[in-house]
Amino acid sequence: MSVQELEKIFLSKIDQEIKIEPKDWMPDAYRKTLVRQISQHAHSEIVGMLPEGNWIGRAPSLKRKAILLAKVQDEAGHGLYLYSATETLGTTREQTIIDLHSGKAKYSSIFNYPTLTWADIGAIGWLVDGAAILNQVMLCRTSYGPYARAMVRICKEESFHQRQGFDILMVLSKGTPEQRDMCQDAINRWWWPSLMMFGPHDSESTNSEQSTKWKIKRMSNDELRQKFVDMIAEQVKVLNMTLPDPHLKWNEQTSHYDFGEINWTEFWNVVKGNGPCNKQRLEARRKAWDEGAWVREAASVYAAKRKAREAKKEEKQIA
Ligand code: BYC
Repeated sequence: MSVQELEKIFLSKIDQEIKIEPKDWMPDAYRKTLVRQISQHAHSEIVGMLPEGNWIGRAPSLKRKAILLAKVQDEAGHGLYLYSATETLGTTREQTIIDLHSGKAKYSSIFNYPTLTWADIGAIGWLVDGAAILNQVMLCRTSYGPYARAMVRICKEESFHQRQGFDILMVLSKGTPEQRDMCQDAINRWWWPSLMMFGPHDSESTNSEQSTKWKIKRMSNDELRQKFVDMIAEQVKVLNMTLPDPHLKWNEQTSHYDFGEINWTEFWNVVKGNGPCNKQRLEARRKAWDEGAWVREAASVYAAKRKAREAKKEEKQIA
């Protein structure tokens, strides 16, 4: 079959909402952009464990420690499903990790901000996981089968994460004046970086047009960001807190909240590796990779031994 014919079949599957599967023919650029996006998503999950992991030992009660530990473990699981989904596209996990460590691959800008107080853990759950869910619910309908299926499970876990974050802030918001201040301060610091998670404006988004045609993306960066603002602007009232944006205002005509402009200089600065914690995050990942070398080696040797044992058993049975 010619490339034109194969492309026609591929596009007709996309049109009919039939998922593209690993063994199906797909354009090289479709494969490339999926490897880019899914591996960046996987890296975000893994790097995202660092700011929260920082608080496991310092969470204020045994129950909070156990909940946070479970959440951070969930993020590790999400990273693994996503690395596996990337591997179905023909790249190795090792290569994607090398790309992260060399600084070639990106991960979400949000994880380059520090977690200074316990309230930050609440703000991450409520705002960061809240932003992540909106984006990921859309990705449950993405055109590549393994990515869409990974997203279904991830979204279920993320909604628990968001609830736990909101619960932390709810408790603080009803606490002492110091606890209320801590809650407001965390919201103030995490609000704008959370809005940046959705990426640049649609007019600046280099990948959007093609990704939308291929139904990898089903909603635009700005549409999702607006949805997020509309949701959070209501939820913050329940906390009796405020969002740090003097331009935030309900617009009767559009039935959406208007909001101020993001500091795009800050966003690109963080994306390019110059945020408050970029260097620290990559160093932590490289160290973990180096220190885990013996585990990977032991696992491979064990797998090889087991395979050899099974092969011997089969030989005996045949004989
Ligand atoms: N940070 O053309 P655009 C989580 C890059 S983790 C850094 O609009 P696209 C969680 C973008 O990659 C949440 N870089 O890109 C874990 C592109 O550069 P390249 C992570 C960003 O792909 C632990 C350039 O800017 N979620 O859930 O069409 C605890 C132009 O952008 C960012 C995902 O990864 C950013 N914020 O759209 C708690 C979801 N934004 O690659 C929570 C999957 C943009 O051309 N990813 N860039 O060099 C996506 O949905 C899309 O990739 C994005 C960007 C919406 C993020």
